[in-house]
Amino acid sequence: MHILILNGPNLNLLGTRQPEIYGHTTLADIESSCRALAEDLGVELDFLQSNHEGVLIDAIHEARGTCDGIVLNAGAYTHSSIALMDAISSTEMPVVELHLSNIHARESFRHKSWIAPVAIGQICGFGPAGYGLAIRALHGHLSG
Ligand code: CA2
Repeated sequence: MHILILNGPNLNLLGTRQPEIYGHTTLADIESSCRALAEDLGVELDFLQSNHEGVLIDAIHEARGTCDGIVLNAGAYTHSSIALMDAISSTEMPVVELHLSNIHARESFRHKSWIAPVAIGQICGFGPAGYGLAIRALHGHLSG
């Protein structure tokens, strides 16, 4: 089983700014714990971050044929990108939508997700631990 963890804009800043919202854990810390869990589960992992919508779309296209599913934290593109939604639909691959924060408890513009209608499910509000939850959810979905 091969899973892509895809991270969108500004998530490279994790652990370096706004710790009151996003905590002190860096994206590199998250990648290490995802890799440890993937090894335990016998899952192959690709881990990617980009600040560019087109790069994220290309990564989703390329995952078709190489990966079995995607964990996607699309960052703020979640709330704006019909292009990302279309890319996910086109791959016909299971996608778990992930957010560190509880987007439903934040500003109203974060309540709308263009990813949710094309995702198998959404995990939000559990901070960095959400990555592990999302990997387990996708692994369970793909194993079932
Ligand atoms: O909670 C999440 O994971 C989000 O996807 C994070 C996005 C936000 O726009 C979404 O509404 C929810 C923002 C990521 C920005 O991350 C930063 C980290 C440190 C400092 C500044 C931004």
